Amino acid sequence: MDKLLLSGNEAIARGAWEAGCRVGTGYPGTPSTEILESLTDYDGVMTEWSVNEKVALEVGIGAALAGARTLVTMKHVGLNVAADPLFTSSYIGVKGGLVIACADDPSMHSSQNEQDNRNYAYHAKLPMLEPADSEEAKDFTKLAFEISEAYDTPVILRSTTRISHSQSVVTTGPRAELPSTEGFTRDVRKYVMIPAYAKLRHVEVEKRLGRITADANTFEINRVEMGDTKIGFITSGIAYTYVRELYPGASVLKLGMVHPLPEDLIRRFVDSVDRVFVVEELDPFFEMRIKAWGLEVEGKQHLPILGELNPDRIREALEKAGVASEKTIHGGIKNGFQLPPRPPALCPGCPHRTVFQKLHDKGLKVTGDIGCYTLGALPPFSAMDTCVDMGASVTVAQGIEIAEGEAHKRDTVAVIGDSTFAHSGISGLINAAYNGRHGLVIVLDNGTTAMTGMQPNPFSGERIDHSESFQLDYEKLAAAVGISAENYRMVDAYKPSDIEEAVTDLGERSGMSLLVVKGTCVILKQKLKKRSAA
Ligand SMILES: Cc1ncc(C[n+]2csc(CCOP(=O)(O)OP(=O)(O)O)c2C)c(N)n1
Repeated sequence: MDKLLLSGNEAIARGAWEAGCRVGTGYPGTPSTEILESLTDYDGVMTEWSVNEKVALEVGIGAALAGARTLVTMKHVGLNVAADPLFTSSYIGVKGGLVIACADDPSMHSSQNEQDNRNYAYHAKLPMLEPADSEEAKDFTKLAFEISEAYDTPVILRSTTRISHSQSVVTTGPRAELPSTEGFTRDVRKYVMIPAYAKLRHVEVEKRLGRITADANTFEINRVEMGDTKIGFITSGIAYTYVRELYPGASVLKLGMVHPLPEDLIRRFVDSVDRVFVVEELDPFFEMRIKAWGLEVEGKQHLPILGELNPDRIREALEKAGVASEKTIHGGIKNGFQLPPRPPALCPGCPHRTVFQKLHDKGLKVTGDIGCYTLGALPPFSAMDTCVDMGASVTVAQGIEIAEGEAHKRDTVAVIGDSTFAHSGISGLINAAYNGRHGLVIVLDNGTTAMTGMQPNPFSGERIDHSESFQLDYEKLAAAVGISAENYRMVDAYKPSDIEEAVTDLGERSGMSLLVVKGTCVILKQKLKKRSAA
């Protein structure tokens, strides 16, 4: 056994490897990306970037049904994309353990919203574990595989930005030696979710949830730390660490399994202390349920519902509620050194800059998408008018065209990155061509998924382990989805006049047009140089 300093993401990968995980799939997204990248460094695990999260989970389901312990990774909004297979995988269950490691981003450090994915566990009737540091991230990942197989269910492992990106000490162990899988075997009533079988499986799902709910009362990861009985806290994840720092003498019920909740344990804890606070980041997920059982607890009437918690925010809120903290912690956001604000901007030398300058100069309306290029919305370019979710540039433009009808001036273009195009832009383009729309879609191809740290994608010609792969061909793709040869163009990102000419020409054409603007990301260039020198 060794001690290593690992980030939460690295620890999840380590836990998966120690658990004998054989397959890892995922789609990049901060703060989850490094989980699959770290897993790739271990022997004995097949990893791959999928084109999107739905695909990643479906490949994961297949691998688990063939008996392999499988880890699927994504960020919180990725689970929206994967929600369809998620809900039905709950009915189908597993053969090899299936763990979905999903990282929320409270405070939206790098996201378009701050949804609380504990709600997915409830909604899909799945168990969810939430670690509070890297050691737990590793241990809970191993436990998640065991629970998955013991209860025949996928398990969600929830992380948050602070857990995923903070480092702490992890005690490592050996890899579990598992017998080789027998492969996929037929079980039509369990794996084919036609209504007749799904109805039967739903009964099993409810029974399973009941069993896990009962057993959760004795799971060691749901732990009572009894102290002063005047005040008690019910908490989980990073919030537990803050509570422990601020109130070392208080009684704490730390929930390692955040769904389903151990009702008996919680009832006993609430009965054993005078005043109970539920301290949880984002939604009142525990609080609502505990109050629905008729128990008296306090929570969001004092504590913020928006953004990350930190010791200062908790202390201030609870001081107002009449609870003095036992410790003054220096170095929190309020007391600590304030860095000067540094608004984000496209990199100097970024190949996307010229396009946005041209779109700005032409006064076009731009439906945008998610990636580095979303920064084209900000000055000096101010050349983006919508940004909803991955792929929505192509589809929102179609909605505008339809609603404006005759009055539509053909002055709207869609702008999307290469990874985002592969993720969900292509299906929108098929929809546009199929329905006879007339817009211009501009793909900003910088050769990588830059926003999340340079992961390859189907347009890069490379896989997660840098092995060579086939490269998706834009021209053939355009032809296949119904774009005529005259309506397709590829230009160099560093040739402004070619971009100008192409935008003008393609923008006026009848039918859908596709313009690919190619220019390698400047940071990728440096990385490639370093890699070839190594
Ligand atoms: C559903 C979903 N999954 C993942 C992400 C994280 N994410 C943000 S942008 C992006 C892709 C960016 O790559 P690309 O489109 O090639 O643009 P670039 O950043 O390279 O300019 C990803 C994966 C997200 N926002 N939403």
